[in-house]
Amino acid sequence: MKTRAAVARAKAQPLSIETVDLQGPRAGEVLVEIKATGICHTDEFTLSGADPEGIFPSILGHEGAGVVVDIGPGVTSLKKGDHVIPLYTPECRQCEYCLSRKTNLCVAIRSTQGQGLMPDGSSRFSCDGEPIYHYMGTSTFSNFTVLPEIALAKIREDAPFEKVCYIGCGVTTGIGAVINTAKVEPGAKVVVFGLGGIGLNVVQGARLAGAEMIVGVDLNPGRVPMAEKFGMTHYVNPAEVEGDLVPYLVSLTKGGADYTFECIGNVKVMRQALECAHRGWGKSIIIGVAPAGAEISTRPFQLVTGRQWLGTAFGGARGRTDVPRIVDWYMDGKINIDDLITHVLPFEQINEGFDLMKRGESIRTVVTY
Ligand code: NAD
Ligand code: AHE
Ligand code: ZN
Repeated sequence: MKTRAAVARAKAQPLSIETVDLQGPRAGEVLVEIKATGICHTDEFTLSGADPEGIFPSILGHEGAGVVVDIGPGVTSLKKGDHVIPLYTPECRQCEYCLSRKTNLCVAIRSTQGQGLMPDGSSRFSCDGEPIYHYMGTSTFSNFTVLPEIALAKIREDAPFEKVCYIGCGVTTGIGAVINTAKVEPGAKVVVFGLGGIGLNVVQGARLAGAEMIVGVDLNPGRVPMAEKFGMTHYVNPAEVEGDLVPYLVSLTKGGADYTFECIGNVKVMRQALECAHRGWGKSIIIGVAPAGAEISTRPFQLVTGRQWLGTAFGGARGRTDVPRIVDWYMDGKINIDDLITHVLPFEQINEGFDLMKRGESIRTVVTY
């Protein structure tokens, strides 16, 4: 079949709106009509050329929601008409990682996914006979896309696509990092570095968990009203702090934060986040994705004296199990997604969504087909 798609032809170039060829689902695969997709900073990271796994030409996008249009042989858990959210972290429930119960990092298809291919080693997308690569196993910047069955969470049919698509990455990553990875407890002191589409969900998760002090750190003061609405109790603009940021935050939190979260992808900030965590027990969680070649560093003494450096992918969530529950939280009014979706654009204007993000004017832009 043919489908409209925004193709990443080359790094640091605008996406190219094209009609491409899409083969139907093979064994264990599902054809999905994407109804809406968010634009996450990770899409921009890969488009910029900073992602060691970035491949061109490819179809980016990993924050979508849509409807099952067709299923391949052997698919049992989904049927035509089901509403779904694509999962860049699948949940096969059979691999060593899933069975360990120690991680959400299912490895069933990770190797081919990182090569922009379906699990059988081929691509379903092409143009003039030349393959176009998949991205994160999802490629939600295509109106129709093919995914493995294990990479789809079935969700309730009354949930609006243009809102719950955000649960496909940003919402789950931010709230999940607080609940699943850090396990923030009531009364905790939390510092969140980066108040964008991920960091504001960390703020929202910290409030849900009962944190007493939620410090937001961002160079963009325009983030403050939204962050306060979501639970931020103190704002720090690093550009306005005289001297080192770390002692300033240690003083503000009266000894260091119980939990800190880096939601930017800047290795210097990752160090600051670790070092303002409380001596003896502070946990610092890396969410941001850093460019190829970037490395973190600190004095080992920071860890010897009890700080813990952790990382999280997709907020530690097991997608097929946890995503439908998070959709319920949204539908029950327990979490706020609407206010974070600051812009909705028609698919043809997807590049404007990237520009809004780069100018710091949007929290999340959602593109509808
Ligand atoms: P975003 O662009 O919406 O937000 C980034 C925020 O950081 C902005 O508000 C910006 O003003 C702020 N910022 C930038 N540099 C700063 C600095 N030096 N000090 C303080 N603030 C600074 O991005 P996003 O969509 O929220 O994504 C954030 C990061 O999380 C990205 O690196 C993204 O790739 C990553 N991410 C990781 C996961 C995961 O599973 N680990 C999931 C989603 C996104
Ligand atoms: N390809 C990059 C790493 C990118 C990365 O860390 N991705 C996160 C999700 S970001 C979503 O916005 C992730 O899930 N990581 C775990 C995994 O298995 O990819 C690189 O550096 O190679
Ligand atoms: Zn993302």
